[in-house]
Amino acid sequence: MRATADLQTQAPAQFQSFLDGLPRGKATRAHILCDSDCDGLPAGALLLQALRLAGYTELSIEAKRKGESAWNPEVLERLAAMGPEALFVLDLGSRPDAMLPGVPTLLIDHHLPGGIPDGAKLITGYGSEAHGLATPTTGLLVYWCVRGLLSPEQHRELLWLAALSILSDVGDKAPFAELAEARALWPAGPMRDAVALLNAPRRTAAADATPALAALLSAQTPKQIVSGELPETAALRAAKEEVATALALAKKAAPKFSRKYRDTLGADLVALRMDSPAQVHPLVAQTWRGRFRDSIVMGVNFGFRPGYVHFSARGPKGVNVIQFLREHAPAGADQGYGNGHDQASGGAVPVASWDAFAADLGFGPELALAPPPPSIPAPYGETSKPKQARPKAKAREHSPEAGPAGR
Ligand SMILES: [Mn+2]
Repeated sequence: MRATADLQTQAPAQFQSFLDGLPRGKATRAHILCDSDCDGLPAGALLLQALRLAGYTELSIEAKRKGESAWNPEVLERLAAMGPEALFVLDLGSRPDAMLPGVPTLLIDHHLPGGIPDGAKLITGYGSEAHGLATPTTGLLVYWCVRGLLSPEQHRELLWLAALSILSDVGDKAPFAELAEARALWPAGPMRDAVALLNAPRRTAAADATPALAALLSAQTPKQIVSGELPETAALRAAKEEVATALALAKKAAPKFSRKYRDTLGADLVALRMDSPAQVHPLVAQTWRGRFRDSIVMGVNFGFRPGYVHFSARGPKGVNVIQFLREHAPAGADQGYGNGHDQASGGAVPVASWDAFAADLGFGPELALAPPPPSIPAPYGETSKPKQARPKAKAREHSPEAGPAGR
């Protein structure tokens, strides 16, 4: 348990030293940028509320929007225009590129770090698995960080936010004491339902997580989010319905296979092709993962964002998906490509590079930008197979997110 204990001591110390360095103390204008999923959102809500309780007065928060990363020029321009005196970046990865030069910046994250921006600080949970421990979620890291700012009662009242992040990213079997503690304080049903509702908005075509963030900021319990007493809940329910419809459609795709890297990688590749403006490709990959346990399963979405093909890849334990993707990086891949977790990664590939990328992975015309018309017999055996079996497993809510970039 050494590494976890160390991190639980080190993270609050690093966090406090960052706060101590703020230019105008508790009157510092601090902005929080968080991921739009049910780890980044509760992490942001937790941080904002803890700082507020500790007496910080000039706080603002936003979630990333569709296809964005924290390093997109338009995001950095938007942030700079606000003129913050401090910046918190949560659950959005870490890269060496500059963010807002001269503005004290703290990144809290648990994805594979690609570096740290000049002058910024990073608190990361990545690497815990090397010590045989589960990687903490960003929400849990923030929960550890803010302990010193709050009374034990105040701290405990915010625990459900960390618990939602654990349920969302790791699942209900996550080996964290904080989850067991939260279970004793809040019933499991509403927590599970809240995670499903809060994850829905960012998966819709518009990908606007604002109502999810607003719900987290005004609720005091998970039950309030699901009960309908908050005005935001209607938007969350509508988002969930939109995603369910998009997912039902995307799940009809038949799997395509590549055995090209069976010997060198120790895994086959399985691709599910879809054309959806909704972020359902990670869910589809997760759904089929149970059926192809020894393969890297890719949800490939041609309709998510104009100009790009987005994909999510899920691999079996022992197969490093990040490393494989980086070895096969397509032309024009952005910095978000091949990030995330060792067994959950993905990327956005410019349409001009897609066909060569798919061919390099060993897929035939069935995965090309313009697929061959069905009347022409495909030269690859798999495409002409009769009916494909449907996946048995349901997509579980706790698919670890592929990573911080806009997949
Ligand atoms: Mn996360």
